[in-house]
Order: sequence, then structure tokens, then C-alpha cells
Amino acid sequence: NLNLKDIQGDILIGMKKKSELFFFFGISNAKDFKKNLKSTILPLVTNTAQLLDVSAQPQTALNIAFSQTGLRALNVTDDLKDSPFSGGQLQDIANLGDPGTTNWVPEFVGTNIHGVILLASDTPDNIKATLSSLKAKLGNSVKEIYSLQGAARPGNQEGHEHFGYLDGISNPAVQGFQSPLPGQAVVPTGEILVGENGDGVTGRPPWAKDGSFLVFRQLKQLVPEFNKFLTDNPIRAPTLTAKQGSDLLGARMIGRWKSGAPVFLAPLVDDPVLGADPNRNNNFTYGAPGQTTGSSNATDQSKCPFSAHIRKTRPRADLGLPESSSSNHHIVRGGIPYGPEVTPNEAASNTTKTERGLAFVSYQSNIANGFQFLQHLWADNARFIHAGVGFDPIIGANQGAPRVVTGLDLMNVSRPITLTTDFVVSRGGEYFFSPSLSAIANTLSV
Ligand code: N7H
Repeated sequence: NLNLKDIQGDILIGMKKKSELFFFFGISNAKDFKKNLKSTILPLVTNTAQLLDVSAQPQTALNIAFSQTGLRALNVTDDLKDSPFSGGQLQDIANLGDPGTTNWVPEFVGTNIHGVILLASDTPDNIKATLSSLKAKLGNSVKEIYSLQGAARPGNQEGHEHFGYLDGISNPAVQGFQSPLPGQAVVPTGEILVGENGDGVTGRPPWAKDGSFLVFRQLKQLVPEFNKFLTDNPIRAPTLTAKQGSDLLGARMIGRWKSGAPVFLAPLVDDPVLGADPNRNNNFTYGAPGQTTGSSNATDQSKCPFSAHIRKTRPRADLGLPESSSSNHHIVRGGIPYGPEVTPNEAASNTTKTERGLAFVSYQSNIANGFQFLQHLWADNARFIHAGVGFDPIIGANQGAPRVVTGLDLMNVSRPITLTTDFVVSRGGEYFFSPSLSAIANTLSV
């Protein structure tokens, strides 16, 4: 029985709009900002109940979250008991595999960002209008530090990220709130929301209840370079053309085809009907069909490599079933692509000329168990799920050094492939806390 009117809307279900702006700000005058937070921002904060009811959805949805230095600027000194959050993302950089800050957006280097306002709507013009009226009211109480405009890709690529793969298929269902689709992870509410059942951290201030930590990462994607790699290295299965072999390589790197069909269920060629069917496209465990307890066969990667992005970040039966008792490392993802489509010139030159990527957002009640765990201990860890697996070929990072991956070649799954290019490059980000509406009203704005 969650209080859906008190939980910011982006956390559990996502604002899911075609256009989303991330506005990163600093607080220049705490007293004025608190006043504005209560009178101007709070009435605009979109809660979960509003997003669930189409008739109650505002034209432009708004959420807000604060960094550790932002809470301090508001003179809120309670310890949220989350050490990555307390230190900020820059301090966590060694755990994330980034090669230092060379590729970071300069504004993310440091701890100057106090908060982020997320604005989502059907058009960038709606967002612009909301933002300019907001800015006028906030006046000098805040200063804009950086912003990133995200947008769904055009036409039939809507819902697909920039490499071309359908995204947003698999997010966990929160126990008692969402009824799961087949294959969807069901997680205790407290794995996502602070202070709820299953949040193992004690001693947090009561006002933190029903908030969630928001991890933001600007992840640049080298799309022409990724495509060139696929073209140059097709999997040479006897029944496949070179083009099909290249497509299969990409699908095995991710664990899904561009349509969303999982390679575990469609091991050789894409199956767009399967990809589009929410009752089937997530219904697999890497174990036997219908298996509900025990583990998968820990050597079989003929259907899906252990290194595949979705297997690294959610190993399902590889860690044992039921999943809710074998793993507390789930996140709710709510990102959106940013940047323009690949131009013919970029495609022809196999070189990225204009930045594009994923404005990555994840929610969890514990960053060390959630995002940080997935990135550091799974994706970047060549020994997960066991020795010899190698890196996650999509997001696994090795401080910029080459990454060895196995399992990709269907014809010889132990053949190592060395990736000398990072197709996803971290441009940095920050760790935030997305508080409940009552926390904004009763604690943060007073
Ligand atoms: Fe990933 N991609 O296009 O390759 N991701 N991801 N991700 N990701 C997923 O199942 C992608 C990133 C997870 O439940 C899909 O909804 C890209 C980070 C998790 O089976 C695709 C980037 C982290 C899942 C992509 C990126 C994760 C998942 C399939 C960066 C965490 C669900 C769609 C630019 C540290 C796994 C779907 C499950 C799915 C891609 C980033 C985690 C297509 C391009 C940083 C947990």
C-alpha cells in the first residue's frame, strides 16, 4: 500500500515522454531557494498517481532530486547512509572504470551540482516554456550549471537507443505495486524505495522514506564505430550471410536483437514478432523453460553469452531462482537517448562527429547494491560470472584499456575477442536523492 501521491513519478514507472530535459543547478541563496521550492517547485512535482492516470498527467511532468552537497546547501545534515551518494560520483570514479575525468563533461567534475530538475513532455517547446517560467520565478536563488536535452529517436526508432536496440523492456516490478509480466523480476519495494520493506539499511532519517537514489550518467555512444566493428567481425555460422553474422554479433553483445527479441529465445536470427510481444520478450531465465528454483547450467552460452549486456546486468537463473532471494541488485532504469541521428557522412566515415548517447538514469535504495554493483562488480569484472567471461562488451569499462570478451562467437564460445574501442564512453554524472513530496514540503523547504 504505497502512498503513490507522495512518491515522485519518475521512480517506479518513469515519465516516458518523447522529450526530457535534465537541468543541473546550484543553490545560490538557500533561504530564497527554500521558499521557491515550497511555493513554486513543489506544486509542479509530478507524483506517481498522476502519471498513472492519463487524465491527470500534466503537459510537462517535473521531478527534482538533490546531491549530497545540495542537501548540505539546504542545511539538511542528516546522514542518508549511502556512501557513494555522500561522496558524490566524482569520488566514486575508480569504481566505475572511467579512465579518469578526461572524457567527463567539465561541469560534472567536482561537487558543485546541488540538484537536478527533470522536465518531460511530448515536445521540447513545452519543456522550454515550463523552464523559462520556472527560471523567472526562481530568479537568483539558483544558478544553471549544465543541462542535457534528451529525445526519443524519430519514426520507427522510437523506444530504441542509438545503437538501434529496443530499450525499456525489462525493469523490475515492485512487490505489491505492479503485477509482473512473464519473466519480469519482482523485487521487494525497499530495493527501490528507501525505508520500505526490503531496504536493508538502518538508521536513515524518517523523512528519507519513499525517496530513491537517482544515478545520472551521460553515456556517449560511438555508433558508426560500433557498426564498423560488427561489419568487420561477422560470426561465421554456416547458415548465415556475412550481414546476418554481423547482426548476430551485435545481438550477442547485448543479449537482445534490435527488435527486443532475446537471443536466448531467438539464437540465430531476429524474431520481430517475439520482440514486440511483452508477454514473451522477457520470459526466460537462462535456465530450463518453466524452471522456478535452482540454477541454470553454468556452462551453456550457446544461446546467450555470459558476457552479454543483459546477462551481466541481470544474471537471472545464473545466480539462482527465485531471483528475489538470490539477488538484491536490481535497478529501475529511466534514461532517454540524447543527440542527433547518425548522418550519412558519419556512417560513411565510420567516425562519430557529433555527440550522441544515453542520458542514463537509474533508481535504487542503495547505490552500492544497485548501479555501482552492476557497473563495478559485474560489467567491469572480467571474472563475473566466472573466470574467463570477460567484460560486458557494451558498458564494461577498463579505464580506457582494451577489453577482452568471450562467448560472442557462437562457433567457438571460448574464443576471446579484444575490443580496442569503448563503444560507450562515460562523460560523467552525479548521484542524487529523489525525495518524497512530503519530505520536500516538511524537511527540505523549511
Ligand atoms: Fe543497459 N544497449 O542498447 O545496449 N540495456 N545499456 N545499462 N541494461 C538494456 O531489457 C544500453 C547501462 C541494464 O533485466 C537493453 O529493457 C546502452 C548501464 C539492465 O534483463 C539495452 C547503455 C547499466 C538491463 C541496453 C546501457 C545498464 C539493461 C535491453 C549505455 C547499469 C536489463 C532492453 C549507453 C550499470 C537487464 C531491456 C534485464 C538492458 C543498452 C547502459 C543496465 C538494449 C546502450 C550503465 C539492468
